[in-house]
Amino acid sequence: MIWNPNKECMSRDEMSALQGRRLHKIVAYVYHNVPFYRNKLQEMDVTPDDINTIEDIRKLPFTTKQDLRDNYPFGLQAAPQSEIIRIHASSGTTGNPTIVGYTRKDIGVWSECMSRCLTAYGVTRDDTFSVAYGYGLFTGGLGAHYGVENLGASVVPTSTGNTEKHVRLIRDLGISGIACTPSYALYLAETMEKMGITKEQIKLRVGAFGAEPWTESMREEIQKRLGLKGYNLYGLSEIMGPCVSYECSEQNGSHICEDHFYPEIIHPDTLEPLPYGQVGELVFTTLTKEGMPLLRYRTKDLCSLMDDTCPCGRTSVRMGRIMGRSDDMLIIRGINVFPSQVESVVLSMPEFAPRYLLIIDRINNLDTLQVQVEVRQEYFTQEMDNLGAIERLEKKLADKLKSVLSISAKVQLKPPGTIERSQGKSKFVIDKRVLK
Ligand code: DLL
Repeated sequence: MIWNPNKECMSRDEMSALQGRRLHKIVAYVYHNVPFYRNKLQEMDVTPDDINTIEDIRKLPFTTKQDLRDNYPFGLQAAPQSEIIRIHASSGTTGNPTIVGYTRKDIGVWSECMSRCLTAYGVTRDDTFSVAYGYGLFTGGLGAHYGVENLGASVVPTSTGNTEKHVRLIRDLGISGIACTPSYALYLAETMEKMGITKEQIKLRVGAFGAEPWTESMREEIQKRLGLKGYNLYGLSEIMGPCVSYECSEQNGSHICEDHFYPEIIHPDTLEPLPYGQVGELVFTTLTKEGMPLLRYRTKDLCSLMDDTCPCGRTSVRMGRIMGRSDDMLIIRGINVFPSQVESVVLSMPEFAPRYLLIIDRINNLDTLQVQVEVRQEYFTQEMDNLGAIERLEKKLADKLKSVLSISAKVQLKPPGTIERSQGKSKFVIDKRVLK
């Protein structure tokens, strides 16, 4: 089944024409409503009249996360506040999160695109579907939720946490579909096994997994242990949230909702566009967004695009799996974490030297974050001779980290001079998660 064959199966020529028209419109819209873009376009001597076909996109400036941060909170918003009906936020590198406002039409487009994804996974009105992405500022929960409702399946807003209760609901309600991070899916499988519930006792058959990188062998393991078929779901808050691209039954790349989000791949250093098939940085232009439209937004995600025809009948360009990022952003339990966020917390506390190490691991299929920090000599000699002081300081740092990162970190204090110094670039992160 295809949710919107008119758009998902459009001929390539029709799609390009539609994209060209929409690009002209969105450029005119931001030119008139967002001083940041008007200034950038004027600097480049480009007016909306210069943008008539989708190829003209190359005349437009790029937008980066730094631009969003510099214009915090609402500087890139194009619609008046009275038209904004929802606001989400995602982590920035330091301090300010990225704020994204949506108009009623944006929420409609998001739900529509999310319904396209779910239909491609084989979800129908007859399914009972658990949304186990976090509900809140993160786009995963509410984004998937609206898509399930729009499609007409029964949504169970389980969110994250209380996994045993979740397992019981899966069994008792006959839940047949689930959306969550791939690592949470594995944790769920493990919890289920511990509770003595077998995959034969549940009816799960479809999983929509994303928000973090995952691999074919993780897919196999999840499928085997939960007895379902797992599909990739990709998206990012700045562009919309989950729904930007989705796998179909062929599972050979993810179809991009290209009538709303125009993809390009660029070389991350030269910023030159790269041809189909080459790995580079993924860039999106929102073609229809009203709240916060973005021109050529650099996602920092590395992947390639494919334009060969897909046997499923959809004609949209597909993207391969995300192979890494061109910045230092880490994704831990689906939450974006920048080492610089940890650094700013460490530096704000006089007890610590600016020496820290983030150790990320995956234990029992759940990501863990340990932060090792060196205590300054003066605090170490004066106060560290009794254990209570160490524990209090560890807790103080752990609490601060939690409030900044939104995930818990295990803190380990180190005596002065014991975190290894490197000869070349300092190493602040050890990621032990092996994505096989
Ligand atoms: O993670 C939106 C989302 C929610 C997508 C639920 C899918 C499912 P952000 O928090 O803004 O938004 O993080 C976006 O997460 O740039 C990628 O680096 C990474 N990411 C998202 N989906 C995938 C995926 C949501 N399927 C960042 N595979 C993106 C690999 C993914 N990485």
